[in-house]
Amino acid sequence: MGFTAGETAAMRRALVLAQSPGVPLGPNPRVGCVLLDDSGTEVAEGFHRGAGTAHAEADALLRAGDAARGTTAVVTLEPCNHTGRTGPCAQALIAAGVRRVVFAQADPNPQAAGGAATLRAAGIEVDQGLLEPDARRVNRAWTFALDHGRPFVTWKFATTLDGRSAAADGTSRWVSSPAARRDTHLLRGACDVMLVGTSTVEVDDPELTVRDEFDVPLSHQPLRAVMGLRDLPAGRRVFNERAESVRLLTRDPQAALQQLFELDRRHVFLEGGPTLAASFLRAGLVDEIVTYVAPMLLGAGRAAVGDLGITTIAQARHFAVTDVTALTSHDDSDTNVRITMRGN
Ligand code: AOF
Ligand code: ZN
Repeated sequence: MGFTAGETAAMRRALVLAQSPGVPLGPNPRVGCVLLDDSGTEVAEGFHRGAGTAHAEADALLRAGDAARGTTAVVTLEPCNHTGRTGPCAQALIAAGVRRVVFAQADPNPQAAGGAATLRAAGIEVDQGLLEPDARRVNRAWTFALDHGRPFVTWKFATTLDGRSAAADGTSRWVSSPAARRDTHLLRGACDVMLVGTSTVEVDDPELTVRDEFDVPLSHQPLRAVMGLRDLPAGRRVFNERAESVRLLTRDPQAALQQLFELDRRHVFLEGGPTLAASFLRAGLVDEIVTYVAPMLLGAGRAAVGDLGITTIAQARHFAVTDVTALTSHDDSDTNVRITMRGN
């Protein structure tokens, strides 16, 4: 394996292209592609704009036209080998006369994988693994979902210093600060489904949309999913017309995630109450935890998480912290702390 400095620079560019703003989340990964001529000069570039549109390679080839012949294609993901919503990129690269293909991440999608072998069989030089960790990070949830056959789960909750999410009378609205709430909306916008249980819908009646007032760049509202068997009163806000909603008629976290995966969802933002969170934690189905800690005490009230079956300190669940960020609103007394942890 040997990559030139030009190929590395092109891969960095392809990673930027992959993350072009405005690309809708959905079942497909974000992918970028740059074509280089013999002297390492860029001939054309392309990126994928969401399911059903041209793949990054096809986009770049189209822009290059005849100039694609003899180039090196630098792609963030292994070129696909299948005819899905669009045609196989491996064949398109062969037909265009590309000489060499460099890609970052092997395709974890069994339906599309195998492009590298097809290209090699056609006599094209193929090297993989360039900036692979960066490419995996760009499609973190998508990669996880294809590797595990279920969506990646981020559990988010807001809590007081004493681990409470609501006061004794059930009021919970102002646990987190405005800056923390805005931050939550940013994270919501980066997921493709928000999941709560029927009891949260009954008790808190959340709308579960990404709100304009928070100025989140958004191409599409995430799906709102409500799991559980209980009947719900009519007119709950989660079913309003501001975004799509779905009911998952199950209490089993595994089954709910399966249904969401089949609905092409790759990143679940778990916002349900303490019981739902506990059932996901017990099932080992929380991959990431984001908590907003408010500098406030309640002394009584609803716990942030329900019973985990833990009876002694040796059984406590431990998590590795990956980020700590102070979120400051109007004045310092409003500061909340966001702690991000790896789950499971
Ligand atoms: C993309 N964009 O640029 C590349 C992809 O049937 P499709 O067209 O939706 O194919 C989706 C699969 O193709 C996707 O899961 C991935 O495995 C592969 N490569 N996909 O959406 C791209 N290069
Ligand atoms: Zn493709």
